[in-house]
Amino acid sequence: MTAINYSERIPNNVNLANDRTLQRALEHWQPAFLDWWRDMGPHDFAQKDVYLRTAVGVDAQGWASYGYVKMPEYRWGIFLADPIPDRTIGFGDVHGQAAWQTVPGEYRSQFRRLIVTQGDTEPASVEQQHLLGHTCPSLYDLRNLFQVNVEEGRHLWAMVYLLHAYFGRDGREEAEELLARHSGDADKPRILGTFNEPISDWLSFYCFTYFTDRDGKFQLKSLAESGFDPLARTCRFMLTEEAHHMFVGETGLGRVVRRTLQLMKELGTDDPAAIRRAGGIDLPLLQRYLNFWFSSSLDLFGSENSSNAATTFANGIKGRPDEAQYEDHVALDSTTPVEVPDGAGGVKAEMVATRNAMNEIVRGAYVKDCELGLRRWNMQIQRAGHDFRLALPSTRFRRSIGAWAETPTTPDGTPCDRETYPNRLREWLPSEADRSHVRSLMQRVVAPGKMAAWIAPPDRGVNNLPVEYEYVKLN
Ligand code: BYC
Repeated sequence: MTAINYSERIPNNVNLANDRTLQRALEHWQPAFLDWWRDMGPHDFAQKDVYLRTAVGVDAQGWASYGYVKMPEYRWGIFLADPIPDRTIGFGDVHGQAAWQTVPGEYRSQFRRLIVTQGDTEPASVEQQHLLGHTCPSLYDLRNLFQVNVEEGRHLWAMVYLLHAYFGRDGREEAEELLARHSGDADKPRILGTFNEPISDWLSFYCFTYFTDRDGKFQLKSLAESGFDPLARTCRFMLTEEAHHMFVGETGLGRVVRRTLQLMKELGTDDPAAIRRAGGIDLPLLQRYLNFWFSSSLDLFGSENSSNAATTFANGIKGRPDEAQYEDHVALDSTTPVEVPDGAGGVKAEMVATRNAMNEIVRGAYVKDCELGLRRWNMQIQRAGHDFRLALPSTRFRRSIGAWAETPTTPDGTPCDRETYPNRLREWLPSEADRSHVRSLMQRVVAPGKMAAWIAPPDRGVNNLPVEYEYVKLN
């Protein structure tokens, strides 16, 4: 089951050749995908050899093979993690029942909505990063961007396979729509807010891969618990690829911090203006980028109190990440405290039925995971002898979805009056001056091993190769 068949037009480990109708439907979608990739994927690098990893099996050992590939020739395909024999559903009213190999009719529209929402984010992120290759800080980073892009393309395939295989004509129409909506499009935008934000510089790219791909990790872990076994298996395999995307974000931001600390030492000052003059990214500017991307990504978990979340949990459709770590998998009678506005400008804890609080529970686990990177970067800052500390803003700050939407709150979580809020918000988010400084730093550096002046080199290269390796052949 593990072996991936690369001899077919669509590489797969789902025995696609045995289902001619499905195979034909997917082969019909394939050219539309390739057209989309040509128009909306990485701009202008189609003919270049890129050192990419490709999945060759789905087991933990050696699932990847590395080699030069031209991106349009990347072997996008359908890879599901191996089935767990006699798997049972681990949560909800159906806890302990056998996992489903097809979609139960009564849950069809809920599954379709979740799969479409997940699928929509994948091409969205490729569209957001369309132009980044032109301003890469190094060949190493350029290759990582392309690796992330081709894998997001594959994650789209993962969801399109489910739509085609299990949702008939509706599924095929949804698969077409996934290529018709576009990030930031005024008429047909992507479904979730963050995926319509431009990613026009590399600092945003690292924030996005740190914060937004990490939302992906938690959402995929929730779906990996699903009673619908093909969805669970698809998500389990996607998670192995997702880890690299978060690595790109965490090491990218860590390298920015390291370089800034070097500049602060050389210049003998932490004055943002001096650091900018020297071509670096001052830490307060980085903080404002973190504020922007973290608050935007928090919205991706949905409302604190959600009847949708309660229903999908109850029905065994979407669980909690690592469901096994919880004691009570049914969560029928329990309540969970959730912070909501008290109506008088403050905060109160409201007891919410645990099933309705699932979005908030997942968001809480996500926030803890986000804190780890900040701790590491702050250690670097502390070791360099500076008092400045990076911090995650409060989960109440700048929310557009849920209980805190439109409730003005400062980054430290204090209520803020409506009149002064718009002006103060500008101080907490990247200003036009911040963005134009970052833009001015976005000069393409492509000599092997060389780095742009605003970022430190990585500790090591890809797949045990040196940092100086020619990861993308531009000539
Ligand atoms: N923007 O009950 P509510 C990734 C909608 S990232 C716009 O609060 P519920 C990746 C919601 O759809 C992971 N709309 O929440 C990362 C609903 O609309 P309808 C993506 C939003 O239903 C980097 C209404 O508000 N995975 O993989 O529990 C690169 C009320 O909803 C937003 C998934 O999203 C928002 N931020 O939904 C590449 C997993 N938030 O239906 C990839 C699948 C909520 O009433 N999706 N709404 O019209 C889901 O699990 C759920 O749809 C949500 C929460 C997590 C989005």
